[in-house]
Amino acid sequence: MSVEPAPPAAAELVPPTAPASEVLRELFTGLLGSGDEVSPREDELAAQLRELQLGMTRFRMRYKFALDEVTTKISILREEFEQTHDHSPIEHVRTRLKTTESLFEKVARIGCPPTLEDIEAQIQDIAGVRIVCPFASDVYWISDMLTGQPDVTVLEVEDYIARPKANGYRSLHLIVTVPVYLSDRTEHVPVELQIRTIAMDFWASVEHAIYYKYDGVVPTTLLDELHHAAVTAATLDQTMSQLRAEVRDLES
Ligand code: 0O2
Repeated sequence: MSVEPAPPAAAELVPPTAPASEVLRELFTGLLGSGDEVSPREDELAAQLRELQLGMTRFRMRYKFALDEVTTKISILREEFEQTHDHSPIEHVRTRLKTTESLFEKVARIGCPPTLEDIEAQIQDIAGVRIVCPFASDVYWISDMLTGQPDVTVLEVEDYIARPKANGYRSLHLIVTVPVYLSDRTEHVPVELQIRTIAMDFWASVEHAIYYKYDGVVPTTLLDELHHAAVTAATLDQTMSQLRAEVRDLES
């Protein structure tokens, strides 16, 4: 029995440095199996795909710039505190831009019409910043400092520290907008801020890992243990705050 050699993959047919139009043309030829010629219809599809890709890049770019703006604000606060205070209220910072896959999953889940205008209006956590602080009081301190800045507008506050979620999740969530100065206009772009303590962050990362390991269907015993761990983390936060207050009293 003779075996036909496998046709080369589309990516192998064009040099890695080929312009995007060539790569797309090759891809479409491969996908549609139309031999050497590319029909005008395929050309049109390739052009539409290119336009879509460019639109998506432009769309995501604004959120990336908004993340840059917020990161700069946090870096300034952090450096100022490190230079002038005995402790910094910022332990570490993480930023993330929602992946296209995760964005489309949310679009489908909330029933948002799949247009960039609707996505922009309805989904406000495309850009996300997580600020992790040593103490619970630092969480509100950082929140006040950031939201007190004149170019930051608060759209939404969800205080899961004052009112933890049923599973024990605690964190302060804010949706703010920051101005992004583009070449021809200024856009006020939303950013989700999640501010929490090291203990809250530790709990959330373990809970997140367990949730994904069990594909969202976590056994009840584990859920109970997680809830218990969340209460322990909250107690640890309280104890650490008391210890700090005692040390400060001794120093003064
Ligand atoms: P990712 O990848 O972290 O962004 P929705 O965004 O629609 O799911 P909602 O009501 O808009 O929900 O926002 P919510 O619940 O106030 O906060 C959403 C984000 O907070 C989540 O983002 C998580 O990062 C975090 N979060 C909220 N609840 C929990 C929780 O119980 N456990 C953990 N570990 N994190 C939580 P995403 O989109 O889920 O993921």
